[in-house]
Amino acid sequence: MSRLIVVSNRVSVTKGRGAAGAQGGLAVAMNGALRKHGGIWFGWSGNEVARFTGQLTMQRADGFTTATIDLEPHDVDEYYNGYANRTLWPLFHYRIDLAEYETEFGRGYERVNEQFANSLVPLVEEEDLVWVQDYHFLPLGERLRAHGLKNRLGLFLHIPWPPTRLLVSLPYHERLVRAMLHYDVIGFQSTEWLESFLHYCRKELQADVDEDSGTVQLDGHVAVARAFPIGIDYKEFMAFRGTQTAQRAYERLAGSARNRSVVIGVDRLDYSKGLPERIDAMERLFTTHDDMVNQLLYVQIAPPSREDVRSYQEIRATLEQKTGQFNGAHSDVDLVPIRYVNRGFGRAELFGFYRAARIGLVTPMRDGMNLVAKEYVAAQDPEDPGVLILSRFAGAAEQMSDALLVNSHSAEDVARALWTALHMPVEERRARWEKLNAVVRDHDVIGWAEDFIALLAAPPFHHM
Ligand code: ADQ
Repeated sequence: MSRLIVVSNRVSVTKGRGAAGAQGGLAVAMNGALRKHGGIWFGWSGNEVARFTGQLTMQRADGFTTATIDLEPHDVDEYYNGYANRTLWPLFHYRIDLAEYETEFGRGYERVNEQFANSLVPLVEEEDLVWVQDYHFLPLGERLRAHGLKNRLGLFLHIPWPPTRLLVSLPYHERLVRAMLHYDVIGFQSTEWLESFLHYCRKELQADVDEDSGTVQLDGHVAVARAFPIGIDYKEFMAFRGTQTAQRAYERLAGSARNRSVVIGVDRLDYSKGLPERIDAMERLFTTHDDMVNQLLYVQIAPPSREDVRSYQEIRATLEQKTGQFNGAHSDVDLVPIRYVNRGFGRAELFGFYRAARIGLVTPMRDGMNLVAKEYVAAQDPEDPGVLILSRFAGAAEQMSDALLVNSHSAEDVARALWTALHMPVEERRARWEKLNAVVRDHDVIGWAEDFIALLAAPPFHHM
């Protein structure tokens, strides 16, 4: 079996499966795959140094090795805060109004990709499979080839792929996508993002595209693009059921809600997640059905994220103001309709909170997949499950059509779904939940990683 080399912006070693750590599914999946295949997890240490040296810090983890490098502050600014999070993230989430196109960001991004390639190449052995994660490293495959690497190279994109009409607003978009085609395998979360990518390659690069197999041929390279919807670590997550921590979290939330039904949202504080729009939907519901004020408690858990970026400071201010206004208008001396909690929780606690909620409100404006939707489903009581309200604009909607799918731009649509969910008979809740749960259980993150690795390890593709 070939060794695996994983590349991602940050490296995160877990203490083993089922450990009640705060790490997400991706860290668990990478740890699992690396432990099975052996190899190296390579990334940025998170540290900044005055002068870049490319010096590697190698550490032995359980069954594999981690290798990290330090970056200079201005590189972090231009590559990470700049190009990754102020250019690509907004653009790829359809927010060209927020995307900043600065030459310096693009230069920093290319420079750091080159630094990564330079430090990584000496670690790679002939038969290794190289698997690169996410939008921080779209051109890394091309850089590795430039250093003479002949290995199989794969890229998985965790975020959406934008429509061609939006992507062409990015300066040097052609150069970026051409560089991506040096990977052998390119994975997307959903067929929608995959189709947008193939459309771009055909229209803008005049590449030879075979829609059925996902092969893209250009200048003598053949890349294959496929959808690999990511999942949660179902077994790991289910191990929280019945634990004291989960039980206590459940009781805390259910008890304090008294007789109100809990609506739960759990998201990084990000403008792509549709958080202010959720308050608009609640406002609409309370205006049209004033009896709802006494029946619902909306708990939004939203830890701050990317605080160095202005649009994130702005979304936080907007949300705080809207929550304050809403609660001011609808509270009573013994009742507050929205609890907005600005921090993260452990995964066992989240399990308990999800289980205590009658409604899971997952309404991003755009999302590559969205794992909260899957966690919410997994945590439900099979006898008396809650209802998932899911934005049709999340990648997860392709697999989770038994949720109440909504247009997250329409306060009216989301308000209607909240009302429907609250009045849904238990038979229908069970029937929907069973189908959703089967999807979440049968398509977990372990299978996701193995499917990707299997295609990466397969012999090269030839055009027919
Ligand atoms: P994210 O945008 O971070 O991920 P998501 O898929 O929802 O979005 O994953 C978030 C993870 O963080 C979940 O496991 C969730 O439980 C956890 N989390 C969120 N808020 C938390 C809180 N307050 N406390 C504790 N944990 C919290 C990106 C893409 C997604 C894609 C994933 C994986 O944007 O679309 O699904 O990568 O590919």
